[in-house]
Amino acid sequence: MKLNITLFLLVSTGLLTGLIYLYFTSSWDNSYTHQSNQTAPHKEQTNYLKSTKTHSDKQKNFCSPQGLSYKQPSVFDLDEEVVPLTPWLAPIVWEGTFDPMLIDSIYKQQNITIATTVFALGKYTQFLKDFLESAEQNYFVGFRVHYYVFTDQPEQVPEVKMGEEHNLTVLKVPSSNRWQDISLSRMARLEKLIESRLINEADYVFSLDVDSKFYGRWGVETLGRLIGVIHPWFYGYPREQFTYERRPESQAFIPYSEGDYYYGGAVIGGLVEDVYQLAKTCREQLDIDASKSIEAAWQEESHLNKYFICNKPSKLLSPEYLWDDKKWKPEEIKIIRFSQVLKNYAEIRPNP
Ligand code: UD2
Repeated sequence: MKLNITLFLLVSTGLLTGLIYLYFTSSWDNSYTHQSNQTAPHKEQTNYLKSTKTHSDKQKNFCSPQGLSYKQPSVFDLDEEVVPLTPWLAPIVWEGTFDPMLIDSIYKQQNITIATTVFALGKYTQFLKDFLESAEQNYFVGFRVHYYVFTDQPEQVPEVKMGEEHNLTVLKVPSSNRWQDISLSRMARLEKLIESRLINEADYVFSLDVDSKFYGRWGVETLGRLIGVIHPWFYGYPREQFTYERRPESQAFIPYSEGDYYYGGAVIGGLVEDVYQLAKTCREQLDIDASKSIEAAWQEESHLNKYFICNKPSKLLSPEYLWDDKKWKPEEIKIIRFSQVLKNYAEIRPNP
């Protein structure tokens, strides 16, 4: 009897130990699985970080394949409100999409320099005073800015009091008797200036039309890798009515069924390296056209629009950043920041 009890106790202890063992190993498995579930995202995160690095390299040129058919992006949604993103998810900067105080404080820590080129040849020197004075009130106030004024008459560059950390350099260039050449040669001059100086002197660069004035803040919200501005006259139009170059012989040719927005040539901007690629490519395409005696409908603006099809801007500026004094202000434009001033082309251009 005693032996039976001992045997029974031994067997039940063994069974109990087995059960306890099984329980713990399975819960260990569970906790292990649970842990690996927890660690999976971490692993994924590591891969994700790796892959974002590769992707960010690839994202360098956001290109829609030639001939791809897709709906034209609209700047309005179904409620007629302005849209703050492109269909490739680049921000479109409108009033209300950023907090000036917050964004200034973020960029303040980055010690950046913004180079700005402006061309004033022939009678266009008359626009420099208003351009520079209004810029000093509104343009990257509190940030380091270096203006490079290209002109054929350095003596006509007005003395304008520069704000703190704002500087101006005058660069003499030969005169030209065709306004088209002045406008399109800006690409080659920008390319050379970046190569020779800006690559070491600046982080970002903007090239702006001089026959313009600042009426409101233009600040760090406009910074990004590659910046395009939506032209004020075309943002409500179907793409087939855009004034793209339509002759297939030109390097700037865009078929009627393609294109996203119509971008203004008055504002080009971005990181120095990215604007360099843009200026160099457009200059090369302009050279090819010139060798075939073709001039695109809107000179370098046509080539810029072509460039942006396969190198989509990483940020777009709404027409607040390129308005026209001739144009009435519709409801969607809450503030005009930069605008083309009234001018009499016949009087100021060297040729019709
Ligand atoms: C459009 C574009 C402009 C350019 C041009 C191409 C907008 C609002 N404007 O303007 O950027 O792409 O088409 O044809 O998108 N310039 C001189 N002296 C001259 C003529 C021109 O310095 O005698 C310079 C000046 O910086 C001027 C720029 O070239 O701002 C563009 O010339 P425009 O303003 O006469 O060109 P426009 O109004 O046709």
